[in-house]
Amino acid sequence: MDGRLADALRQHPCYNEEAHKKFARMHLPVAPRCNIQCNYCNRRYDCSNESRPGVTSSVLTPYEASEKVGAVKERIPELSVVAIAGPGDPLANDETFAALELVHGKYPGIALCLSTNGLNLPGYADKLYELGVRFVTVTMNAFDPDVSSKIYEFVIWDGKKLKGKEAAERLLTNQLEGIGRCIALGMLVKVNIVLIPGINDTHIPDLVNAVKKLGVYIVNILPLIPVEGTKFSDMRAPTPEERKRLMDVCSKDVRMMRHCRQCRADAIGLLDKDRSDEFVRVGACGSGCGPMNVRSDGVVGNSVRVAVASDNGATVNGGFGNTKAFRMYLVSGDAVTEDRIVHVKEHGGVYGDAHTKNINDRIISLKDADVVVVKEIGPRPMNELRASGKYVHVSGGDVNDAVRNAVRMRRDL
Ligand code: CLF
Ligand code: SF4
Repeated sequence: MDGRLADALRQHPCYNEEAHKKFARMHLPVAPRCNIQCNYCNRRYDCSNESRPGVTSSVLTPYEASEKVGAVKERIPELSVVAIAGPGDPLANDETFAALELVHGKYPGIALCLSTNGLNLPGYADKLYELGVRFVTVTMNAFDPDVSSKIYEFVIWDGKKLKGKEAAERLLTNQLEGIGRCIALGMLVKVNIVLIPGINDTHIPDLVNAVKKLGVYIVNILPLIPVEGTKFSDMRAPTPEERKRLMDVCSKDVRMMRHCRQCRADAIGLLDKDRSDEFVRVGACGSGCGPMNVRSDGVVGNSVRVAVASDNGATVNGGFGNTKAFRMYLVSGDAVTEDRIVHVKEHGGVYGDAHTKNINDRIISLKDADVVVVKEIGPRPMNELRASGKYVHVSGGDVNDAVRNAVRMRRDL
């Protein structure tokens, strides 16, 4: 490994666990289109191969994105990596290359990173290298086409929509070729694997063994996040214990990433402290001169917006599905300020369509919240709220205490 790459590796928050508390990364959301359909992905959300689904990210032009890098670098000097990770597949969007070129030209000292499903990697590996990319992540969920065909609905290749085993074989062939080429060029490759209980869980050790033989630098096993409106919406997420067990088994074969935060396609900051909210308006006007530190919903700075299921404002006394209102609080440092009350619709029913409507309306009405505090909540809304990037805190007791605890626990995650 040459000295420059070794230095970049020392400062890469994902490839090097020791770096993740000191160095920040920034994702440029310039790539909205995708060339495959994963059964766990709803295109309303970000690419869940690399990013926690989040409905709020906006797509930037390459120019806006490169301007934004400057604004972020000024305020986050520990920024060491700029990456493209969605919201679709970076290699299915020409904007990716334009953005990389602009950023590399202006900030040659910042390491460039990219995450892809790998379908177009064989054709673009050399171009990525020329543009300065030295870190490439490929999401590979299976090594066996029979397993893959359960995970991917289709693959668009050569202008044709491939399905079933044909799609799986094409994707796998290209992933292997692309990874091989990146490694031959001297790039460091990470393989992300989405752990899908009942589909690829028992197959993952074989997959890890296979990618180790290719020479991948590190493997990251992410938990499935079941998302509404996808084929896998009713599947369960793996438990943390199941995931840990698998990582322990596989770490005998390869270096294992254990500090992934499944961040969004527009994430900015340390892995444990996303600061993308501070830069929402930067670059959106194309000149980088929009108001800094103002979120699209008008919340200033690092304030956290917390929704609490409480009908009296004193105690947390509502469940997610039965509270009549959520009280919104703004938390800045130790200060908790009540902001407004969000009344939720009742569709009368705890089963079937009425229940589904009830849950969906509640999720939509809390779209601005960063944290949701409830006395109780079922697994489906819990999964969906988490999938849209919210921290869910289950607690009773005093509202102010519960709000402060929730914000502290989210920060310490
Ligand atoms: Fe971004 Fe990914 Fe590069 Fe890191 S994220 S493109 S390698 S700079 Fe990191 Fe985020 Fe996990 Fe990805 S914590 S989802 S592993
Ligand atoms: Fe969705 Fe990403 Fe899969 Fe494309 S590669 S379908 S954006 S999860």
